Amino acid sequence: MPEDPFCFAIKVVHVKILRRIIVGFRLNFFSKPTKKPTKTDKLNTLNRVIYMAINYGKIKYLKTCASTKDLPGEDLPEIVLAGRSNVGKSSLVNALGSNKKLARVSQTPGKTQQIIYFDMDGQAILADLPGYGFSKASKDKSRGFSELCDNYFRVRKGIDLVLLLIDIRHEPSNDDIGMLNFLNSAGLPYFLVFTKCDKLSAQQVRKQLQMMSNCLDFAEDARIFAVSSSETNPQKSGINDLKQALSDEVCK
Ligand SMILES: Nc1nc2c(ncn2[C@@H]2O[C@H](COP(=O)(O)OP(=O)(O)O)[C@@H](O)[C@H]2O)c(=O)[nH]1
Ligand SMILES: [Mg+2]
Repeated sequence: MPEDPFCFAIKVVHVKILRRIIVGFRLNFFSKPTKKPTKTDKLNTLNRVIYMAINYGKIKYLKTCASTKDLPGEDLPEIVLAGRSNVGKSSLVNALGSNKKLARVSQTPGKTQQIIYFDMDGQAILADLPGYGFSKASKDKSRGFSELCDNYFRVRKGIDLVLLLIDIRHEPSNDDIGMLNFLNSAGLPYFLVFTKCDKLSAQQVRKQLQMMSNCLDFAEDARIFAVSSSETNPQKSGINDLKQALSDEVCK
């Protein structure tokens, strides 16, 4: 006798339910029990999400380029450090990464003749350009450096942000002003970063910032930071604000 279609349907449903129970049991049985997140786990997740998209502890050296022929790819956002020789570019890299061995800090202006790249936690690359405007090197070398700098901005199309570093203690040089004018005319986004603030009192820093704003014609959306990268200044003033702003810029 042919099976009642109604009974047949019930049987199929039963088999399906049974299979689901068995599979579910096997999955539950073999998978590791999920650990309840601790308070620290939750806080770490929150810190990662809210405060820092870039893990600055993971900045690492990438490569050194002596010419614009062997530059790294442009897949990641790029942040460029520009400024006079000795202004504190390499020290800033070290302060960002809280690692004094990341970039070579030099007492002698004009030592760095190449572009030095750092990987920022796989999220961006940081290019430390040779400093402009120093007098101690031979004229040939000096010309070479500025050529490399000029070429860089000409060939590199994917620059996301320039950090223009200026020593807070001195009036901006003609080179600083030239660089700023170039950034304004090229329409490149930039932050002004005033360095070596630990060498002045808070009041002097304020006075110098006022002076800078009078003599520098910076873009309205350019953000301004007053920082210290000095190892003898554990607070590293301004560095955390800069870190946050860079993260925001890279991940926006
Ligand atoms: N006190 C103080 N010295 C700094 C600071 N940044 C850099 N320097 C010093 O300035 C000199 C040049 O620094 P460096 O980072 O090599 O400059 P770069 O040529 O622009 O890369 C070194 O002697 C650093 O120790 C800072 O924030 N505070
Ligand atoms: Mg340097």
